[in-house]
Order: sequence, then C-alpha cells, then structure tokens
Amino acid sequence: MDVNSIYEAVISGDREAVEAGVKKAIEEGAEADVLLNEGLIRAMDEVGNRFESGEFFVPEMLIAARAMKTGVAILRPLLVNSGIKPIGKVVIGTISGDLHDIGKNLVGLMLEGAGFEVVDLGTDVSSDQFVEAVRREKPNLIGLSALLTTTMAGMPEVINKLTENNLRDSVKVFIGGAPVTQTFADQIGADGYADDAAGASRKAKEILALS
Ligand code: B1M
Repeated sequence: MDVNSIYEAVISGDREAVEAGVKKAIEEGAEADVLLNEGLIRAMDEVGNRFESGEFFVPEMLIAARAMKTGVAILRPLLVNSGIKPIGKVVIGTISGDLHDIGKNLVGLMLEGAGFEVVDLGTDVSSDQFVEAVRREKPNLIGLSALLTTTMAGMPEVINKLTENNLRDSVKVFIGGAPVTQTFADQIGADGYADDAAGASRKAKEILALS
C-alpha cells in the first residue's frame, strides 16, 4: 500500500478508502508515524492550500477532516502506550469559538504516547471551563490549541482567568496551533509553545523538567 493513496483518499474525503488503506499499510508493516505524517497530516495541509486558493470550500474541508479522523482512530493504539503509570496530568482543549480539533487530538495522542494522563475538554472551551477543569483535575499542565487568528485572543484570557482565580502558580500553560508562535507565547506569558504534536509532548516534558 502506497502512502500516496492514503494521502489522496483523505483529500477526496473517502473514509472507506482511508480505512482500508491504513489497515492494509499496517498489515504490510508500514510505520504508524509515517502513515500519520506523510499520509494524513500532509493531506490536511493540501486541503488547507486548496481552501485558500478557492478550489475547496467548507464541506470539502469537513469531509476530508472526517476521513483523516478515521485514519487516526486506526493508528491510535499503535501510537499510544497503555498500562504505564502516568508521568503527569495534562488538560487540553481548543479555545473558545474554535471548532478545529484534529491538531489538538493529535497533541493529546502524542502526550498519551509519552506517558501523560490526558483530559481532553474538546473544542470551543471557554476560559471559565479551563479554570473549572484546573480546579477539578489538578493537572500539572494545560495545553491550549487555536487554529484561527481570531480565536488566538482567547489564550491570554485563559491565563488571566487563572491568575484572577489564584490558580496560575498551580499549573503550567503551553500553547500551539497553526497561527500561534513562540513570540505570541512569550507576549501572553505562557510557559511554552510547540509547533507540532511531537514537539508538544517534548515541550510538556521539558516544562515539567521530565526530560
Ligand atoms: Co478551517 N481554517 N475553518 N476548518 N481549516 C483553517 C485553520 C485555515 C488556515 C484554512 C485556510 O484558510 N487556509 C483557516 C484559518 C485562517 C486563520 O484564521 N488564520 C480556516 C478557516 C478560515 C475556517 C472557517 C472560518 C471557514 C468558514 O467557515 N468560512 C471555519 C471556522 C470554524 C470555527 O472553528 N469556528 C473553519 C472550519 C473548518 C472545518 C470545521 C470545516 C474543518 C475542521 C474540522 C475539525 O477539526 N474537526 C476545518 C479544517 C479541516 C481546516 C484545515 C484545512 C485543516 C486543519 C487541520 O486539521 N490540519 C485548515 C488549513 C490548514 O491547517 N492547513 C483550516 C491538520 C492538523 C494535523 O494540523 O490543526 O495545524 P493543525 O495542528 C498541528 C499544529 O498546529 C500543532 O500540532 C498539530 C499536529 O501537528 N498544534 C499544537 C495544534 N494545536 C496545538 C496545541 C499545542 C501544540 C501544538 O499545545 C497545546
């Protein structure tokens, strides 16, 4: 099975072909991270390019995203170690007003793979919900994801809300997502930034001095 067929199947939003392609590639001995990076993630980048150039519209993005998720679900058990004592607890979520969850889900997957317990709050998570989750879950870290330049503004709001509630010293905050940068992380007083899912698990360990 050629990784390019999986790439093409994601772009055309063909869930059955993605499912069949990923399963076959695994049977044939392909590495899960190669299928993820060169098949699924690369395809979503191309979907973004086509959206930007006006070739694709929201429905095409949506069906491609569903096809991508089908592939990720099959790879999940291969990317995550189970039954290991957690090295820390991380709460993750996509910021208020933002419905993009594929990148955030991959970050969660990589964190689990690195040995963290992950509590995923989902998408469109308000600053109050993050504060509540910090009180309830007592995580070592929270990870905020934003894919829109408009929703990035919700990130400092979460940090400010934690400070107002005297919780900022109890938890580290790291951020990421396509429009987010290290400079922005520094400006808003986040403890860290990562530009991809593998970087997120490395950063989480670095922030907690586990690496
Ligand atoms: Co939308 N969308 N979208 N979209 N979408 C983008 C983000 C966009 C860049 C497309 C474009 O114009 N080229 C653009 C944003 C422009 C901007 O603000 N800069 C955009 C837009 C405009 C919109 C809408 C406004 C479109 C509209 O309605 N007119 C709308 C907004 C909806 C909302 O959120 N309120 C919208 C909707 C959608 C869909 C619902 C159709 C769908 C999302 C489905 C879903 O997620 N369940 C969708 C999709 C699929 C995309 C693109 C094509 C793909 C995103 C993706 O999943 N990428 C995207 C274009 C693109 O990114 N090239 C686009 C694959 C994923 C693996 O990468 O999410 O970047 P990514 O995650 C990476 C890193 O960013 C990082 O690690 C991940 C893995 O490596 N990362 C972190 C992410 N979070 C992190 C957190 C961390 C650390 C790293 O620490 C905590």
